[in-house]
Amino acid sequence: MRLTSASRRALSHDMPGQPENTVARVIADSLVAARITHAFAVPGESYLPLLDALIDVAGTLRLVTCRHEAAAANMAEAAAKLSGRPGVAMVTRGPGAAHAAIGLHTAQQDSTPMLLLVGQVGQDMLGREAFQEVDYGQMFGKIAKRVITLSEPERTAELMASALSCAMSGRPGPVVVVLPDDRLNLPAGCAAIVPSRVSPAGMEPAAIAEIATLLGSAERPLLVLGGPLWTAADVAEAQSVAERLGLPVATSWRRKDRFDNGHAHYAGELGLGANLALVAAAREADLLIVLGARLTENTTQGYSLFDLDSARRTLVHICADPEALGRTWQPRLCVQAAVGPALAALGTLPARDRSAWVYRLHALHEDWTVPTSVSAGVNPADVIRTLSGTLPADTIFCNGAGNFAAWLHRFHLHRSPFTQLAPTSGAMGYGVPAGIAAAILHPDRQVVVVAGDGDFLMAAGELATVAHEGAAPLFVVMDNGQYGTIRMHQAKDFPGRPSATSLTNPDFAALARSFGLHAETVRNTAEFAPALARSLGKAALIHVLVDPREIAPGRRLQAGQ
Ligand SMILES: Cc1ncc(C[n+]2csc(CCOP(=O)(O)OP(=O)(O)O)c2C)c(N)n1
Repeated sequence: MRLTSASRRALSHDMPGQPENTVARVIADSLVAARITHAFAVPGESYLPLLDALIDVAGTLRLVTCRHEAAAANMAEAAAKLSGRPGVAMVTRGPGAAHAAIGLHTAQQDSTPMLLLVGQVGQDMLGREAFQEVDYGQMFGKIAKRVITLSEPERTAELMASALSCAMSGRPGPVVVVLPDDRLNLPAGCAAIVPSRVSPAGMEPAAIAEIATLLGSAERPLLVLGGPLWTAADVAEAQSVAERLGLPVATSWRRKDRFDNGHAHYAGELGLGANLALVAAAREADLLIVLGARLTENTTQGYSLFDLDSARRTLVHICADPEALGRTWQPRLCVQAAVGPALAALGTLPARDRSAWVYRLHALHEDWTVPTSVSAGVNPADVIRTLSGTLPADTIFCNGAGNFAAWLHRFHLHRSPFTQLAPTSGAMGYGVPAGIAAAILHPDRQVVVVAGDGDFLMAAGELATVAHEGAAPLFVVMDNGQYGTIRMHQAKDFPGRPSATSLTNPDFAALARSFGLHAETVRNTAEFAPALARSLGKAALIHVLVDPREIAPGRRLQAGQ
């Protein structure tokens, strides 16, 4: 084995007579050095030495055993959103890696720092299409920020720190670390090092001066907040900035917890199914300051919020990711800066009163969030309002994909940071594992997973993880017996011809009880509040029967559709 001078120095720190660090131990220590407290895994024979090494750091790094790699990866991604540290998933080669891909995709689309540690065949087998061998560079090359193989033991500490730093820096995202199984037990000749913190980009004085000029002449400006890795201090600062500068505030797709949704400056969410009155107001704005968010398809209403000309006149885009700037439009001003420094700079600009405009946009939000009604069955709007009205402001709400989420996003007001776990990737099967991760990370807080019947059953096996870990999330399953979102699209594009969208479901309450959860079934709206009262503070599931014709908030399928 070749030793570099650096690793010789690290080795010299080993105690005489103590066993030398193995590659697996340095991997485990590197995670601890990065202050990672939880990892989510489905074990595999391809990384046994790492599983063994994790026993020795179990006091600081809790290993959560999952029942499916998609869930492990989703849990890691959700844990990162809550902790601000890279989420860590561990899976076996080939099949395990394939299952985990969905979590990597969400980490990419949501710009979430994440590490996927994945087994690999030994170096001596590589390239023969050995058992479960996959070329991860090819497989994940376009999803991961980087794919790193730990093939040289003495570089383990260097490469682990580099992987962690890469996941966190610039636009955060997923990094894959490949573990050839014949390396893991070798002496590493190095010791874990702390990954460097990459300083966030700041605001240049010229940029802030130009924003000051633009704000000085703007009558109808709008601040749009979003993007990854906000801190609670950033959220508080955004509120002061909005108040000081007289700005109404919208949040980007599925980033509602970047601003107090009950605040007088809040105008609503720009995303799928957005309030069209807000979209119209955003088009009417004479200055749009987008802070932290990428200008995604959903936030920009299918890239229709601006055209090339209006972006040139009215758009200021401030984002830490240089690739997101100037990608679709050429804004009036593009600034590469992180949210914190940008808010600090904005907070120094002269105060301004635009209360009539702020009031007008907040009134749109208030109208939009008045609960809609239904013609039959349980009203999901009332279910969400009951949850919001009953639970503390720091309750964490989680969801995957489906129309049920439209009721959640519209009628629940996020009042504090770190209360929303929702994939901008639109991945079904996300809410259940995200809620389990949240409940494990924050046993002191209430966690609610709102799921559709389709969405829930994609990850229902993880109820075993709930029981195994002693976690206590609440699952609210909106059961309409169909893949409702797709049914809605069919009703519009192929009326009267539903295809592959009707579902046969289990008795969700009985299923939950079989895993030891408290469970109830709710058949009308009035039954929900008492069921909720009986379900709080414990692992529980409330099965809510929704009429399949109630296809979206305020929208009912008509005969023949
Ligand atoms: C992993 C994944 N598979 C498929 C889809 C496509 N899709 C989006 S919503 C949806 C139906 C969701 O059904 P359900 O959870 O029952 O919620 P509903 O729309 O009925 O409220 C499907 C199949 C997706 N977004 N993600």
